[in-house]
Parts: sequence; structure tokens; C-alpha cells
Amino acid sequence: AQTERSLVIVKPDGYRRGLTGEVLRRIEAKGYTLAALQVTEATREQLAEHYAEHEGKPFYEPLVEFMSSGPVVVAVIEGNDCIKGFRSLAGATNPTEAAPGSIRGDLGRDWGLKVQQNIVHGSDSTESAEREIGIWFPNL
Ligand code: DAT
Ligand code: MG
Repeated sequence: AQTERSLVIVKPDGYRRGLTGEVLRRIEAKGYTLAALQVTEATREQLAEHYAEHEGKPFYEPLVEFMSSGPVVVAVIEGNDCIKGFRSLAGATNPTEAAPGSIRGDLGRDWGLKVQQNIVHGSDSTESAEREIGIWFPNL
């Protein structure tokens, strides 16, 4: 176990549905701490950097479009193994398949849209976490 930071985003669907508090509640209940928190409207530039690994994939444009569709809540969380731990709290990418008990499994579903509106983003490695934190919190 090692203390690390992860970047979490409550996506526009989660924000719109009033699930920000529920997501933050689960993060804190798990024992992770909030190191930074902001409500913001993501710019195209931030999203292009954030989702650079997906550029060119068929879901990329709808994903960026969706992520620009309203406010998001961006957080840096902290704790031992919190990158893996938050991915586990979040559940599988597809909310229909995500296990009950997880954020996406409990609160998400297929809304019949092209992009999966799966409520949250969480970094997938220490490298991505530090890179993503730099995009959203340049002063951290
Ligand atoms: P995750 O968010 O679980 O790390 P990812 O990094 O592979 O998943 O993809 C980023 C986001 O893009 C994901 O949260 C939802 C969307 N997405 C991924 N695969 C998709 C697909 N096949 N169709 C539509 N949207 C997709
Ligand atoms: Mg990812």
C-alpha cells in the first residue's frame, strides 16, 4: 500500500442528477480524503488533454461533447491505493454491467445514448493521475 492521489470527476450526468454528494459520501466513507475540489465547466482543451488516449476512437467526439454539456465536479482524492480503490468504488465502465454496490452499478444505467453516461471518472494509474491532476489543478 502506498499513499497516492487520484483524479475523480463527477461527470455532467452525475452533476445534473444531484449525485455529487452521494459520490463524495462514498469516497469519504471509504476513508479517502479530499485534497482538492471544484465545480467547473470543462474546456475543449482540458478535455482533449484529459482524453488524449481515446482520440480517434468512435466514441471520442460524443464523449467530449457530453463532457462539455454541463458543469462537472473535479476532485483530487488521497489515500493508500486510492487509484485502484476508487476504480473499484466506481465499477465497470458500462453501468449496465457494473456490479451492484459500485457507483455505476447502483446509480447508472444505459440511457439509450451513444456515449455511456457513467457518472464518474477515476484515474487508472499513478502516471495518469499525476498527468490529470496537472490538467485540472495546475496549482497543486
Ligand atoms: P473508464 O472511464 O472506465 O476508465 P475508458 O477510459 O475506457 O473507461 O473510457 C473513457 C470514457 O469513454 C468512459 O468512461 C465512457 C466512454 N466510453 C468508453 N468506451 C466506450 C464505448 N465503447 N462506447 C461509448 N462510450 C465509451
Ligand atoms: Mg479511463
